[in-house]
Amino acid sequence: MAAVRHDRLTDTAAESPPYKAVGFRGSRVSRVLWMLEELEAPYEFVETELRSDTLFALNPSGKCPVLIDGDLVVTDSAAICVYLADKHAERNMGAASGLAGRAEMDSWMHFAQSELEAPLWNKLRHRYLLPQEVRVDVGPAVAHDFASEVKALDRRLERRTYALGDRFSAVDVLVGDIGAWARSSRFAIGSDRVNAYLDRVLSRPARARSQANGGAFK
Ligand SMILES: N[C@@H](CCC(=O)N[C@@H](CS)C(=O)NCC(=O)O)C(=O)O
Repeated sequence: MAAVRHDRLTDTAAESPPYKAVGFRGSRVSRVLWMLEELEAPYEFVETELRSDTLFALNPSGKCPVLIDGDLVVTDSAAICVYLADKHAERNMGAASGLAGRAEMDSWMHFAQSELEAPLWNKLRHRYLLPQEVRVDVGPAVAHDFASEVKALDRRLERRTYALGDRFSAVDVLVGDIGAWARSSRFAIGSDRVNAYLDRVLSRPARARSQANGGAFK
């Protein structure tokens, strides 16, 4: 289902799969590729570099991931996952019907990115991305915050197999991807329920395929 190209965005639609997922290995593009694999949608992984001209041409922030669907460019990983889930509604990975379903989905997606992911991102920025002169040791603070968010996730998952209940959804792609990031960065996950949930979602074959097709470092 997947092809890999390097920074080539000029192909005609006739030559290339409908979706182009733009990013670099080891980045948040992993969740977009995972989503595309779950949907069994043909796509191309367009491999680029941190803050590349390609990224700035697509996203005012110069960040990845970016999804290109014909004339439409979608930025920001949670928005991309929701867009794909909505577009492939028949795969049942999106919000439950109605306003309440959308609110439930939005609540999870915002929790995932602005709370669960924030300490991970903060640590990475202070380790590698910020200018040297503004880096500080955020280790204890982010460990504290992450532990508190894991407790929140534990409570959110009570009596649920997946975030939205019995069915695997775009929320699990996002939360699972963040969990994998936490594990690889050695953040403590002090909850059996959260660990069992992460084992469950991260063992899906689509996750493995997406990791092999650009989601993970080579
Ligand atoms: N909210 C954005 C964050 C995007 C983001 O920060 N991407 C990182 C790679 S995972 C990046 O390109 N960073 C470059 C930078 O910070 O300048 C999303 O979820 O897509």
